[in-house]
Amino acid sequence: MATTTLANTKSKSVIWDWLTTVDHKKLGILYLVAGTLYFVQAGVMALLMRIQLMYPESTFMTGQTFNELLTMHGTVMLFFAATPLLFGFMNYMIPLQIGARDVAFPFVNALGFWIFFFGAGLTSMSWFFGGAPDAGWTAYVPLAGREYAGLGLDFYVLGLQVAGIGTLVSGINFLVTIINMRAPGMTMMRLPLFVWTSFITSMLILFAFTPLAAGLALLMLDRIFGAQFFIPGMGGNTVLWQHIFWIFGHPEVYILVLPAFGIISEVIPAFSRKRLFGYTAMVFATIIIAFLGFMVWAHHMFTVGMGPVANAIFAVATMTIAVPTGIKIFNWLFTMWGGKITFNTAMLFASSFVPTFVLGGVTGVMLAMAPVDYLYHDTYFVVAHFHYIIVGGIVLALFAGLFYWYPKMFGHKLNEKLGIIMFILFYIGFHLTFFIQHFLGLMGMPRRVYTYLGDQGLDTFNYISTIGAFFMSAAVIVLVINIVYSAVKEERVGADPWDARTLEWATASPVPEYNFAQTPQVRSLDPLFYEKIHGDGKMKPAEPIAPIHMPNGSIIPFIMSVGLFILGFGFIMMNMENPIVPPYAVVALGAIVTFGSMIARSVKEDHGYYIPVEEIKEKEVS
Ligand code: HEM
Ligand SMILES: [Cu+2]
Repeated sequence: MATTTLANTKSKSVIWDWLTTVDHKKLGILYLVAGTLYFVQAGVMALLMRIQLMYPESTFMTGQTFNELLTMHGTVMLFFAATPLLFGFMNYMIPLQIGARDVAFPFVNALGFWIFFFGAGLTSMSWFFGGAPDAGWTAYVPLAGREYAGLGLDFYVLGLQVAGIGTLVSGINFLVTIINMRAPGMTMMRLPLFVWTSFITSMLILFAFTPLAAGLALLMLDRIFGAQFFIPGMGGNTVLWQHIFWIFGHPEVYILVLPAFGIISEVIPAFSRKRLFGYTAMVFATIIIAFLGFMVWAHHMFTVGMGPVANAIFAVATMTIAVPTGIKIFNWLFTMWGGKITFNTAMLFASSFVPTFVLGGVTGVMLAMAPVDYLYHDTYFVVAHFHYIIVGGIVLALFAGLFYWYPKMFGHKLNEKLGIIMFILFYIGFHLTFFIQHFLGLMGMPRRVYTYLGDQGLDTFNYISTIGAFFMSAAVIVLVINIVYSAVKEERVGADPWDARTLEWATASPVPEYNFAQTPQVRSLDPLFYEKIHGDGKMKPAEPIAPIHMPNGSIIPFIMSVGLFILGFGFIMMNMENPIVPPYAVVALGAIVTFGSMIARSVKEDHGYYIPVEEIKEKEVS
């Protein structure tokens, strides 16, 4: 039975290993690295925009450049930074938290990553082909139509189309994993909240990325193949795009914020030394938020003239989301209430998330009042609102998760002193940048403008806002220093450095390739904590020690993603003035590579390999 195949023993180069890996932990790290690179890139774009807006009538950049930076900043942050960073944690932690050896389909997991990666690359290439997309991350038509937008928009349409396939595929994989791969005793109502929120987020991905794919396909037909879905003069309808986009776009916010809620719900109990208050209410609040999230998309369209009835319905529906969200806020507060709180960096980020997010929520309810939205619409008030959700919510949670899970992923903690300096810089910088934008908005400064006139009362506030952005950049630099510093110092930590509650802390740090030598038997919510109180502090095994079956790595996901990249690029070439090669040939090549990879995967038999018992025992001792 214990047959070790060649693939296991042959030593491979490190790069080859990462290109072919199907291990959820390595893919998680790949997502985190890719997400970080894009986060820095989009952050630099934000800083450039803020420098432009520092003084009135500044000539630091042209309006066209500003529009391109604006569009790419929003698009990259949402699709290529926040999403993969969350996916990184989901990939790494979901199998560990449910006591599994990997996700349900490791091959598909690798495929999801590489498709996302090449889709993001495709969008970014627009800079080298005459300019990035410039119609905002929402790509409203007719601005994004053939008449007004150049090649950059084709990179937006096809890059997002490709990356979206990757996200969809990964979402489906998470759903199957959470349904099928739970350890014995890990019932649905014992899932850690991060797994629950990841589950619901994957559901949202399934139902939101599909309309996005459809919308992008229609826009592609309009732009490249002369269709007229969104061209009013030809019987098309521009408002149709807005509906399709926001049917995806509003749930997208929850796709990002629900896992962030999940991280907060892991970190706060761990450092309050209490179980999460109102676990069941938290689960149902998550489900209700997700459901309502699909009922409110037209609150982005109050001013297009839908009429008072539609506006009223969408206004009320939007406000009801405050109820389940409020439930969550109070449960986090009650978890901390009376707890033995440790204020380390992770907990500082997690606890400061709560008031910040509440502020974003309150302005959300303000914006939901349709009549008043005529005043707020397209002003800096909106920019302030969504950055309180996105930075004050999602980014703070990502930092909390990073400091919390870092020792599990890399075997050593991040430095606490540098962590706290970073926290202070970031938190001050964040409020400096965005709080003041509420007032800029109320004073009438429109969003998406590259400059403004002096002596209108806008100068000082814009100046302060830019100073805040520099603080945040400094914080990110401190984080980078911290990562390097702690890697050099490398003070090894044990399996459970935080004395935490959930299953990922029951196995070694960093985690062995098979996760758990023996699948654990789960006896309660917070299983590890339960064993600390009622058992000997170790998880009881649910199976005897036996050879562990592992999947082989594969280069096919990488090649198939290259195929989709070529395919997408071929479609974009159809709009180029003088393509060097005929676009149809490129499309054909891409299709051959993509479908060829599928065929190769289908005919090649691959039974994986086994890790023999002796090897497991050896590893578990060391
Ligand atoms: C961390 C510091 C950040 C700064 C200084 C910043 C700054 C800006 C600025 C100056 C704009 C242009 C506003 C306008 O002219 O209307 C903007 C827009 C935007 N930002 Fe950020 N941002 C930051 C983080 C983020 C993050 C983390 C995300 C998402 C994960 C994000 C998503 C967006 C989106 C979606 C837009 C709208 C783009 C559009 O109108 O098409 N931002 N941001
Ligand atoms: Cu919305």
